[in-house]
Amino acid sequence: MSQMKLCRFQQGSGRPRVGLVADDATILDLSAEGIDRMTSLFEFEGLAAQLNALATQNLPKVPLDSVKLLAPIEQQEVWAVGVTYLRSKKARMEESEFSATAYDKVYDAPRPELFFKALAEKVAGPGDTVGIRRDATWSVPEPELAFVLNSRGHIAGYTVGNDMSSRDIEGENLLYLPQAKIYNRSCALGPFVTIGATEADARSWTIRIDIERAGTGVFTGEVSAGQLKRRFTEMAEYLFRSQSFPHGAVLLTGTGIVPPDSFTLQPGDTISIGITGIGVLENSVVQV
Ligand code: DO4
Ligand code: MG
Repeated sequence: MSQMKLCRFQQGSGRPRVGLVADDATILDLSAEGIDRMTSLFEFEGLAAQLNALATQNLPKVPLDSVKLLAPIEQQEVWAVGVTYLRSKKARMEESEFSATAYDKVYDAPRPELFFKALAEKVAGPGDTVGIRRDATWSVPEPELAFVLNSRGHIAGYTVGNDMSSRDIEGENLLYLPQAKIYNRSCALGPFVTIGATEADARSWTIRIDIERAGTGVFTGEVSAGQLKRRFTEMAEYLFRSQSFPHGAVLLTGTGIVPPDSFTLQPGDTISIGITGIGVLENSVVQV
């Protein structure tokens, strides 16, 4: 059974619909089957098999270049895990002498760092703008593999995430983390949700980022998702401890790519984050 990709899309000012990716240029409109929301699909444990079966039906075909892809999220909260790659631990320890011990400890501790990131309605989708704070001097994207979790805390699929961050604010004092992480347009997700991939499949994927300024590349980085320190079920299980998510949740799993300290994003930059096995999420930067 092959992996399948789902998306949310809109044609003109029409209502958001759910699509099944047929090939690089075509999606199948699942609203013809009465499927209008992704969240309910994520509750099926055998979803990949059902989507494989649906792909053989005569569903209406929609050219991908005729739609606007939307962030693949409906009512879920977005949360994030931090310091899950060695590169992230090193960068945070260097950014702040004050907080170095905390980052060092959390990398090895059984309990992961988990933080709230965004409400669904605040998430930017493919082609939307992402924000850098006007009171920050050091802003970076964080390209991350994101779990799409159902209400039972099971991984229903994977998408591409950007955990936009203000490193000067985070570095000044650990207690400023929510301000460094949660502000307008600080989270982007998309373009697709890959269904039917195991942890081993996802660990074989490569995460890549390319940042361009006025058409010229200013930063490129790559990491294997296999370098993620924590097991996938462990991260999901901690999020769902003593906390329920009736609509499920999206969990960003941490960054393994950190631009050099001399780099900060500027308005107008374009950020492309690709994860093999999912797709490429592109956004341009605005000041918020
Ligand atoms: O505690 C700082 C944030 C860590 C983070 O977002 C990451 O490692 O990706
Ligand atoms: Mg992060």
